[in-house]
Amino acid sequence: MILGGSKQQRFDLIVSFSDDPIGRLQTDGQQKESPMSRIAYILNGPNLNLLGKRQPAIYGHETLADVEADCGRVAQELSLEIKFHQSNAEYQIIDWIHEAREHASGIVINPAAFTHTSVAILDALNTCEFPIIEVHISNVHKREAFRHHSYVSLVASGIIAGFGTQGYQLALHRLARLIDDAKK
Ligand code: DHK
Repeated sequence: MILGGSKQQRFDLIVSFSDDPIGRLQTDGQQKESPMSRIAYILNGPNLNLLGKRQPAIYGHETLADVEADCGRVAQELSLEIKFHQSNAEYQIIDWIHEAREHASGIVINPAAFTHTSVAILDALNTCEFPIIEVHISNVHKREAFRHHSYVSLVASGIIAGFGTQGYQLALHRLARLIDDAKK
């Protein structure tokens, strides 16, 4: 997670109204929740904890911590708050999606191998009423046939694949645009 609880609370206390042009904060300094929130969940599936060590010819040398830091920088530019998570467990990803549907305005998800297998993650995403961007670091369409099918694509607003870890940053830019458009 980029913003830990106590750090964020301290930050909120010193933000004045004029520092909050997009109306993220309530008068008591507390974070607003959906639908006005600018919270984006970035969810990562199995084996992505090994990013940087795992098949670097396919997935690159950046670690997941590097990706989180890059996303943090881009999120700041886009006035998004991100919740960045990774798990090897399907149920955990589903629980984060359930959390996001209550508190967030969008999801960027790299479900990794669950992309190709998980009806349960698709069902969870189908309960969300905000934009979802699917990310794959590698170009899955250039790889084995079993990677060509994605359950998540059935619900995704858009799919980014083959741009390496930069795909996450591209996804955040698109997500911010979709969140803005939804407010018009
Ligand atoms: C990551 C994985 O772990 C694979 O199972 C997917 C995806 C592709 C990626 O490119 O980010 O097939």
